[in-house]
Amino acid sequence: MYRLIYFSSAGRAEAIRIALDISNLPWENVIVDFSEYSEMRDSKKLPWGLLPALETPSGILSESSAILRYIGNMTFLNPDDEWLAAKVDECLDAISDMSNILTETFRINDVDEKIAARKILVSPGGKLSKSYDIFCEKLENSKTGWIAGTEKPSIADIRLFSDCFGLVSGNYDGIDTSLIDGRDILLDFHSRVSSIPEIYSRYKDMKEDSIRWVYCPDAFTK
Ligand SMILES: N[C@@H](CCC(=O)N[C@@H](CS)C(=O)NCC(=O)O)C(=O)O
Repeated sequence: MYRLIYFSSAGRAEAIRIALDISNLPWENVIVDFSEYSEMRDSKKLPWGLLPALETPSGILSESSAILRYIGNMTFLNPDDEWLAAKVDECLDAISDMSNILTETFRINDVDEKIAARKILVSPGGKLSKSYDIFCEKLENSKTGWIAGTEKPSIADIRLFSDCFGLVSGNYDGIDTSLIDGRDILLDFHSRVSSIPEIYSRYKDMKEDSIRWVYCPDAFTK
């Protein structure tokens, strides 16, 4: 039995939840609050003191990208070909860098200041807007339609789906769906990922979920 431990949010765990669903491994979605997390951290249970963490038959694994690679290696979500697997890694790390741009704004306590900082990031030429431009460019240039040019969707596609659309859910003050407006290739990517059977089943009835509505199959169809 595998146990994924994280907060109730999508954050850095949602891509792992999706990958676990696709893997068919037996797994449990363990949701903790901040005091339960602090207890785990203080008892030195977490390898790097942070969540997500995955309990596995071999021990406990931290770092969202490492967990994704681990699951990916047990499924079709990480290709066997070494070059393609390296390109998947490259995309995974670049997507993680994009998410870290948002993380930098968490330390701003004043809400108006935080919103102002985020508006700069998402406006044309801002760091987040530029990241989305690059994702679109990569998808346009991919011969297969998947971000790392793999034959099948990879953990990088799953992470792109979770992070790229998670960011525009309305859950982050100052950021809304205008970040994806006019980026049709991303919307096409959304349709293809959200129709993967395991992903479709996971989100089809989550329309009312204030965070996860962005993952529903028809989230952006007019
Ligand atoms: N590089 C790590 C970052 C993990 C991380 O920042 N986790 C946050 C939640 S998203 C956390 O555990 N925060 C608790 C705290 O800082 O007190 C990863 O990708 O897993």
